[in-house]
Amino acid sequence: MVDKKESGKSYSSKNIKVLEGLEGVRHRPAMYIGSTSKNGLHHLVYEVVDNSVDEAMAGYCDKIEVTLNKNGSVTVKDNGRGIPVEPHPIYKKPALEIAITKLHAGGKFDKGTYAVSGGLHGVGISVVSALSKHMIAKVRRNGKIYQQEYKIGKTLCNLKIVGKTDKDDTGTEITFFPDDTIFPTTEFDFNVLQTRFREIAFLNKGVRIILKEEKTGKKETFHYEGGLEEFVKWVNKTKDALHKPIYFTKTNNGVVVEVAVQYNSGYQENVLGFVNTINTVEGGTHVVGFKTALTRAINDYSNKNKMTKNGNLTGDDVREGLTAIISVKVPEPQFEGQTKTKLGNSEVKGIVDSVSMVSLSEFFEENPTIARRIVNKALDSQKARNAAKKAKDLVRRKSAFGGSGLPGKLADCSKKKSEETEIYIVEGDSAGGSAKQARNNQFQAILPLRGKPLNVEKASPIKVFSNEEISNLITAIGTGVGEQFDAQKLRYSKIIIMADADVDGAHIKTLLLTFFFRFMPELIKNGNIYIAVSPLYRVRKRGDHYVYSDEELKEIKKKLGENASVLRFKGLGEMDPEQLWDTTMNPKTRMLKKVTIEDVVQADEVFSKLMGDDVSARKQFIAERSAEAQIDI
Ligand code: 0RA
Repeated sequence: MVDKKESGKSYSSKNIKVLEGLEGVRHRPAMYIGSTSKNGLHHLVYEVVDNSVDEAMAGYCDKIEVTLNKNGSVTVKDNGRGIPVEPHPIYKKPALEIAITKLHAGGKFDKGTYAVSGGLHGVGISVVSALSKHMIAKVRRNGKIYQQEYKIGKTLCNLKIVGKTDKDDTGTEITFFPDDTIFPTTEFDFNVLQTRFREIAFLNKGVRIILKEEKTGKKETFHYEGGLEEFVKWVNKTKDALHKPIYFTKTNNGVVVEVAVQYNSGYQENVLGFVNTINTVEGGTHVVGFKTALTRAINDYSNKNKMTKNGNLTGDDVREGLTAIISVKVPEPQFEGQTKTKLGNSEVKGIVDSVSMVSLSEFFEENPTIARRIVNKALDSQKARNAAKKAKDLVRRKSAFGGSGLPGKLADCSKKKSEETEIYIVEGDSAGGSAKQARNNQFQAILPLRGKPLNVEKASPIKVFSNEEISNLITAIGTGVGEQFDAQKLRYSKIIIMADADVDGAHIKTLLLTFFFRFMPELIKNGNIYIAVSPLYRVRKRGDHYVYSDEELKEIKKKLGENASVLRFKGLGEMDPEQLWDTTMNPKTRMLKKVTIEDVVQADEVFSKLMGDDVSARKQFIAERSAEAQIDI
């Protein structure tokens, strides 16, 4: 910025720091890849893969190989046409070099090349090169193999021909080493990449993505000729499906709409939205359009066939046990919301609504057995919801006699503005008692829970809403659930789960997270849910040191000497209020983990496996993940 005071003679061009092109990317990486954390690091791979997927979607490529190399680099190789190496008409340099060293040149040289392209940021390969300490690009084209190398976005040499190949052998191969001065960790996680590549393969039928890790020899191939139909079956694989998937696709006003729907015998709603293959965690106009059409199409069928009994079915009624995937390709998507994963384009709502309405009605007419099964399921859910409503009203009336309408067990705080307040959900009455003594009652509320929370994954809504602990939780939080959910009514901006650091505690945390994920997912998406991390040990020597893991204990003992006295905390209930305040509740010294949903598909899989009916899936899952101390969703 030019300083206004610094005018006239004293001003010279060297005073302005021009953040031009790739300089800017290194200066503010988060603007281009979201963050420099693990997420951002993996984004580099997606950015390169997205370019190859675009080439595949244009019909020129059917195989993409991603290799995590032993030396820490990643190679993405495709069999597309190869990035052009011919001189760029304006820059008079190989187009490849421009794509890799100039911001926004990307793989999309002119807008006409690809109709739509993936990539949330769509920033292109030059951003990856700017954030890589070394990059090597190889292009097979015209029977020749071309190569060029780069360092933090700058060329190390001119484009060279390094070999010959068959005229029909074409493609692009990019190898990059992420810059460790930008990324605190440069280690790639096979599982994270695999989840995203599976998703990409489902969303782009026919594409084959092969992921290899040299260090471990692990290799996975993702290739689905069935596309979304296979995706919906895969999401339902641990559930009991009620019918073959309903599938339709249509292009309307330049927007490609593709939908797959399959009900299961459970109670959860699982509607996944994608825009240009990006998982829109916060939903948006495409999801709204689909939901509107689904409710209308089911009500129309039910009315026409005289199945309706107690008035029209609500959205909640028709979405119980629903798994649906709505994938749209939009030429110029507008992303909104806190994490920029909510589609804002208003025209898309009407497009998805009309395409879905026509296709669903047609399907119901042609498949009356399935249509009746779906309507009957919605009617059952309507019945249960009415009964649950009566139970909820009863709870509300009971508490109305108590005065505030809040649960009797809640020790509320005196401040009322939710931005300033937090609630601790505490396992057990004894820990609840300590927490009540320890807290700062100005801004910290305590809600003790008796026993294990209900497993909502397996319970019907009526059971969920008539459960006393759950209804206390809902009332204390204030937002309501389902269609009534209203984030404005949130009573505390931080909802902190505090449980013992043992197996039981882990189970309780998972049960509560399952509840939040299924009934108030907005709170997770908005970053309101936290887990309190309590210490395992107190080491006493020259003051008290709280220690959170066995490794940390080893280290501190090395530092302080083996004679230091070590106290192992058995549970939160055993700490005196002062200790509990110091270690777990004082905002200045405590450690909180924010719960996030990086991938809804993955989170759903985790919860259905951990909490659902399929025992063998659960056992296998736990065996595979037992090394990971904590389940990240
Ligand atoms: C624009 C034009 C052409 C190829 C590509 C882009 C292309 C880009 C990437 C990025 C990764 N893999 C890729 N494969 C191809 C080809 C134009 C032509 O040959 O006529």
